Amino acid sequence: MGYLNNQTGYPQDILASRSIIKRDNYALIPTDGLVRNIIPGFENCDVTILSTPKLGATFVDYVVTLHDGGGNREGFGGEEIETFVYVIEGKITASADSKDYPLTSGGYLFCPAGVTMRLENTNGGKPSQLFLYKRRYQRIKGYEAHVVSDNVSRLEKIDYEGMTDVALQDLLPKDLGFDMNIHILSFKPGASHGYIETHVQEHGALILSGQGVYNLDNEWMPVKKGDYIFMAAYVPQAAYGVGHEAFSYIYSKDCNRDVD
Ligand code: UGY
Ligand code: MN
Repeated sequence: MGYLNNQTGYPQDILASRSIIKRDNYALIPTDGLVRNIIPGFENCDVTILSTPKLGATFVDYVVTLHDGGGNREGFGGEEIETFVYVIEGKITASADSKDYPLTSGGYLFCPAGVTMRLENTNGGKPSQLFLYKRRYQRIKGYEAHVVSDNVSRLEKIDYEGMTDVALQDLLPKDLGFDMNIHILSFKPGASHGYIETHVQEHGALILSGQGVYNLDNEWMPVKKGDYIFMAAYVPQAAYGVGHEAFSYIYSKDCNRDVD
């Protein structure tokens, strides 16, 4: 799967775009409008920045293609910054301080604040694609987060809010040391949320498979694999899957904290 246009040659489509940007509300960003960003520390990588505080998010999301020899060896994250990486496709070594975690498609690593994440492509010369996240950690007294790494193929699938055709996977532990979680929701064709949610938490969501129709702030819009969606606090949201394969997306959600 390629995330970016090749950005050479004649325009593919300059008459219409499915991109919708409503700051502090929601954004839909399909792959065909994505551009490369240069970010210190990332070598031989195509980095696209998605949600940021400029859009209304308290976190930053990226999609990154690591080319042959590509990676971030200087370190991503920092003292008060927690980070998360998920391998969409390919093979990488992700490190939490000095400990290495070989990851393939579906593999992920969470580094709590104070633990540095490093990334290196190990896909035999072929590119690897990653979904990357960072956020300022909201510390509370008496609790700590810790390094987590696994592969979603090993995680339990739970019926989402009692529905047998919508599956939820929680990628991180639910304990109070964690101020956010990453989830995957998978809808069988025709399945939907049970209601239109309205909640204080924010989401950054990357569609991993299939197609669906998403309600964002009471507008229904078609979405598909590769699309990225930002949902700000309180934006009404719901979806249903269409077509023949599961409609699934990985998304972040802040949790376990009171509001200041
Ligand atoms: O966990 C959630 O809030 C999730 N159900 N939201 C969403 O899928 N838009
Ligand atoms: Mn939600």
